[in-house]
Amino acid sequence: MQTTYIMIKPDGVQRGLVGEVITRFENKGLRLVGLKQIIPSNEIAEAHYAVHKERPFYSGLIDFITSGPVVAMAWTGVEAIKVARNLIGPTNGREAAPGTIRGDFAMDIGHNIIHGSDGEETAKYELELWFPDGIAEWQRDAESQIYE
Ligand code: D4T
Repeated sequence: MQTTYIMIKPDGVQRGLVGEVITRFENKGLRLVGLKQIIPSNEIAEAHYAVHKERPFYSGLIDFITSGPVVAMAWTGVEAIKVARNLIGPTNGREAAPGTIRGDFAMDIGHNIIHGSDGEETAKYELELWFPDGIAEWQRDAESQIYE
């Protein structure tokens, strides 16, 4: 089992796609273990995107992610990091395949609706950053229907 950090970015919230995104994750079989809506501070946004600090798009990215509410989530499942990234699709919405979240809803590389952790270490870092008080531990009755 893995837990991954998923965040609906300000464009996804403003466009009313929160329910749509959550439904896709639920339908896939991932288990929701953390959920909150917040307007990110500069501090948390800079910590989240620290790896991109030297990139030319960094300051625009910080301005964007702090521009309004985001929905911060934690989702658990077998290989949840990869499963979530497959649901999300590649960074550039114009190149993302139909059927993926970005492929269905995004036309841009920056305004691309959603973030998903890209590896185990990143997931751990991001979950601790956005959920410093921890996440809910619960077992789902339907788990035995989802996994063999
Ligand atoms: P995130 O991290 O948001 O899930 O996106 P990706 O994993 O798909 O993409 P990334 O880390 O390469 O980029 C992080 C974030 O920066 C924005 N971005 C990226 C941008 O505004 N301009 C750019 O040229 C690139 C490469 C989009 C996602």
